[in-house]
Amino acid sequence: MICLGLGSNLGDRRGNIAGAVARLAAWPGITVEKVSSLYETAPVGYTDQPDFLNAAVCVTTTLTPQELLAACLAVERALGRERKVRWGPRTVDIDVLFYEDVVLATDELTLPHPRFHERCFVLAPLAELTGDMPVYGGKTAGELAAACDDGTVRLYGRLFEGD
Ligand code: X6L
Ligand code: MG
Ligand code: MG
Repeated sequence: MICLGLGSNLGDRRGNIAGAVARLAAWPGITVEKVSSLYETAPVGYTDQPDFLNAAVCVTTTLTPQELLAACLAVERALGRERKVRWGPRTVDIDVLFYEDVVLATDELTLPHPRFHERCFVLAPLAELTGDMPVYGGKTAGELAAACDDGTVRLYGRLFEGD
């Protein structure tokens, strides 16, 4: 399984995440297989910024991990992502959480994502998609989410109406 985490806390948050998912789905070599609900989440890390909407998607792809990351960064840029303040507000952020069982640590990309297993805003949406599959240390995303306490997470709604 290959899963991505998405977040937005600037502008039309739902529209930004919907636009990112649509662009990923349209990307040659990427198929979006599952899309989670949206969660409204308190900012973690740098807390003096607006609340986020977070979601997760699972994809299948012919792209390598590096090519998938490049696609994510290109979609971020297409949606107006500017990198000013580290950990600051963003129109959209797309992180590769894990790519099958690939373990990788380069300057550009670390897999699995180094801290996803302790972030409630990642685990809550991810748990909808990964079910019984262990995602980290033999634990499911649901188990990790239940043990997680790094910030408030509340179910916000579906990304697309009628979905
Ligand atoms: C100490 C120091 C504890 C730093 C935590 C946590 C830093 C998360 C960065 C940290 C620390 C991050 C999102 C967010 C960010 C998001 C919500 C990050 C990068 N992205 N908060 N904060 N959702 N709720 O997508 O994840 S900044
Ligand atoms: Mg992130
Ligand atoms: Mg990122």
